[in-house]
Amino acid sequence: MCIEPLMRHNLGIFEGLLTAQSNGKKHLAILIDPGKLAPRRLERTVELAVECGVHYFFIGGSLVVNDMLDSVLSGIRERCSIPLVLFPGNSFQLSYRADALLFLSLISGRNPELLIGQHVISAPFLKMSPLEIISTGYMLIDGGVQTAVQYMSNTYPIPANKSDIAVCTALAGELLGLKMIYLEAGSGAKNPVPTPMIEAVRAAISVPLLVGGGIRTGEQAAAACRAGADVLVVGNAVEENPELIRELADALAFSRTAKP
Ligand code: 1GP
Repeated sequence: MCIEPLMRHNLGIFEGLLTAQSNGKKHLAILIDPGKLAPRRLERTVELAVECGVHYFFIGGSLVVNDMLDSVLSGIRERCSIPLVLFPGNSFQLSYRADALLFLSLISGRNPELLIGQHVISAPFLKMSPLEIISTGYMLIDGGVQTAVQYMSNTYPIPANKSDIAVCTALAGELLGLKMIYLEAGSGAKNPVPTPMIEAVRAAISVPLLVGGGIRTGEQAAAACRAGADVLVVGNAVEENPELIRELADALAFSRTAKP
């Protein structure tokens, strides 16, 4: 079974997500790190993503060590019309070849560069760009190992058992006008974001909730969706085994929440 794909030509990406959220539908984003994916595996990943109705490709990484961003974007675009959303680890990871950009503010941390500094630098470029810009409160949650994002951002993650801190942080992000909140255990995390924390944050905010980091099975994906995630982001596990997309798509299709 596959999930219903996004009608990208009818709606903006964020509008489409709001509609899905209000209908209790879950969306799946596959994260592609342009520095890591072998071309043949990328081909298979795109093939399966189309077949299973994946909603977005997120493109980015904490540290992209080559100049593959544009060619990865073009390579995916040639093969499908799934929206390409930049998920930049820094302001070098920008390209007009994508459809949208998550304008991430690392609100769980206290590093001013990642709260506002990089944003000031990239704002003029973004203002002129055709990209749909989606402001997103990015929250790093302890996933049981030190992840690249933790090291690179020079911030402490929110402890996994401190749902109250996560709730207050997400609330502050929503009140500041950020359009979405992203709970991130970090790429390759040992433990995904705990479901009680997802539930608590979901209950406190009304904007779309993205959850990612350390999700390796359909069961984990379904649990995060049942807890209230609107968008699931999976990177490493699909990079290692693209066939997992089928399992993830099935898990999402069956974990639709009731209409509020
Ligand atoms: C990282 O949340 C994403 O930013 C995905 O993490 O690679 O562990 O799936 P994984």
